[in-house]
Amino acid sequence: LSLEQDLRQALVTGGFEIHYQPLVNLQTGAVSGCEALLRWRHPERGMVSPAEFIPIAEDTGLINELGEWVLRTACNEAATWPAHVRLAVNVSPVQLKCDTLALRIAGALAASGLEPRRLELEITEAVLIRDDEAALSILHQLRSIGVRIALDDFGTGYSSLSYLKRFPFDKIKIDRCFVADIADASGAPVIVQAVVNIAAASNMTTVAEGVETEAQREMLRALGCTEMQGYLFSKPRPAAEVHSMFGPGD
Ligand code: G
Ligand code: G
Ligand code: MN
Ligand code: NA
Repeated sequence: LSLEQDLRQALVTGGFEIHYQPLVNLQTGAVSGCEALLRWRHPERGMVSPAEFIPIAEDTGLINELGEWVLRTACNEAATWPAHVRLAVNVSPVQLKCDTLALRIAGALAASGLEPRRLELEITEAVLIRDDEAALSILHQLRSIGVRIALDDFGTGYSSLSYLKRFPFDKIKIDRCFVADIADASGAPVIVQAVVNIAAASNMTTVAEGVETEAQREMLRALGCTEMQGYLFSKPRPAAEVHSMFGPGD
């Protein structure tokens, strides 16, 4: 309860910040996007992980207000990046139940001047399990305003290939549990290979998450993954440090 009150307070007085983690194109090595990852600097507890406070925000409905703050702040920030660098924002299943979401996103884009095609919304499979028809309709609205949709954490939870058929995602993010052992003798690159093949056959691209070693990077390149993300390139960093990630060629 106290964390809930603190969340309400922080929405009024500030206390949230956004860190950004680069997505790197596997062929060119250039930064192709950045994922916005919310951080909360709590006055007594220090940094609180989103894994801890997002569920509270979802249960209390605060996620809509918090999510809108993330979208507006991140879109404003991304509008200052080079035009080929996309912004990825995580959207909670609860936000996807709100039928004004597409309107709010269009509003954030218009206010920031960020082109819709530069915004990528990351959603998890939970969205498609909980409230199929309503969520699908909102996803189609979002698509029609020109933003891209990525399926996050693919392969965890109640993964079903039928989701890939029901909604035309632009991108699949392969969960880091499939990446962790990919370069080991005991690893299972066939799973990543299968996802890459499915994506290619359906006009989707792939991102491998949690890339930490060069051996993993090389394996993923050989498998034909489109992008990578992970500590090998950068941990999530504050907005002020993000420009230095783009490099001279960007
Ligand atoms: O960056 P970190 O490992 O702490 O993130 C933990 C989890 O919180 C991840 O699953 C991530 O997707 C989620 N998360 C981070 N920022 C946001 C956000 O702005 N909105 C939502 N809904 N989830 C977020
Ligand atoms: O669920 P989602 O993919 O949005 O969560 C991203 C989370 O993964 C962030 O909290 C981020 O800090 C974490 N993360 C990013 N790169 C790595 C990595 O290379 N290794 C590990 N273990 N975690 C990572
Ligand atoms: Mn994500
Ligand atoms: Na993920």
